[in-house]
Amino acid sequence: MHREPSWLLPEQWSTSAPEVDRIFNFLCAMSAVLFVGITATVLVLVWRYRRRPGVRAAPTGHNLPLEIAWTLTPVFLLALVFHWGARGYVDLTVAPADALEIRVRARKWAWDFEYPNGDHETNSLHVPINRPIRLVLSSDDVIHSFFVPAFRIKRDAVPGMYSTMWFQATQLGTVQVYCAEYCGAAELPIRDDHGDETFPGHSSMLANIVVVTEDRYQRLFDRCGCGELGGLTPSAMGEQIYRSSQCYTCHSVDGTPGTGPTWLHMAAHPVKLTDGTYVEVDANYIRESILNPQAKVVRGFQPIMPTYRGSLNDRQIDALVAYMQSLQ
Ligand code: HEC
Ligand SMILES: [Cu+2]
Repeated sequence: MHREPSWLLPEQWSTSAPEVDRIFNFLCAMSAVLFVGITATVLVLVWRYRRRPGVRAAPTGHNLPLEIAWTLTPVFLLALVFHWGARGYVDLTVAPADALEIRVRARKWAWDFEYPNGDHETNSLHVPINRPIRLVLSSDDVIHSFFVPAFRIKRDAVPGMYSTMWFQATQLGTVQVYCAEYCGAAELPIRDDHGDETFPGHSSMLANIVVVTEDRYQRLFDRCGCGELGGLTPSAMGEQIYRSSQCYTCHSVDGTPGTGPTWLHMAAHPVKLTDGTYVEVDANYIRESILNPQAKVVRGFQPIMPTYRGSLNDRQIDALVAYMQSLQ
């Protein structure tokens, strides 16, 4: 596949780029040929029919073949361009059914990305190579436009509605995203990292798309939403949730008795319930205990644990499971 930057176009980084470039190059070439052809004809005719002494101007009459030619040729060319462009437009608009869906939220002056697992990033989007990615765009304030020249895609992000676009990256590395719809600038400057004053605004509304291998993407986002981005393993992420969701107010992790059972050695042996039965402390039981705490109540404790249904997602629960299982 041809990927080199040409003098007019940036490098091709997506599966749709070659086709977009072919249409673009065809239109440029056609315009050049027509421009040269028409200008040359004008010059020749101006010279040939210039005013000369003794020669009288006379009407030339019709030339049927010529008239049919200059009517049908443009009709054919325009039909070709329309057909080609319409097909390309549909290809660019309709994402493959198995595309990975990522939400893009535009606001003054940043891009927020939300992954299928609930993770967020600002001004940086990681996507796996060779996999169709569908972006669902919206805006929190004014109209912005998500423009990725290397992928040959651009679409407006409009407040109050969703718009979609898709791409499939073909190279590893980083490409630049621009906002292509003027969306204002701050009235007051802020200080950047070097202490210089800058005005955040439309021109600083940039983002990077980092194309990574499928493997790396899985490690970053697919499994537990606790990826390596923050340098966190699942159990480290679980420890963080233990603190941020305040599980610690009832559960200790060092064996200290509390309102709820300690998590130390919790996964090591079956636990006795109020009805006298025992249950294996595996991922399913832990999951159920978090989402539906009253389903199985541990003997010696009150059924007072609140449910976390709706406030913890699957990846966060997976991380908690990993953390509990690490407390041996
Ligand atoms: C208000 C106190 C309270 C809070 C906060 C709380 N729990 Fe509990 N938890 C309990 C009590 C009491 C039990 C034992 C009774 C039962 O099984 O419902 C329990 C039981 C559990 C069990 C089963 C334990 C075992 O030994 O079998 C798990 C797993 C658990 N909690 C996870 C969590 C997680 C994760 C959080 C934080 C997101 C959390 N809990 C927050 C009170 C709490
Ligand atoms: Cu913008």
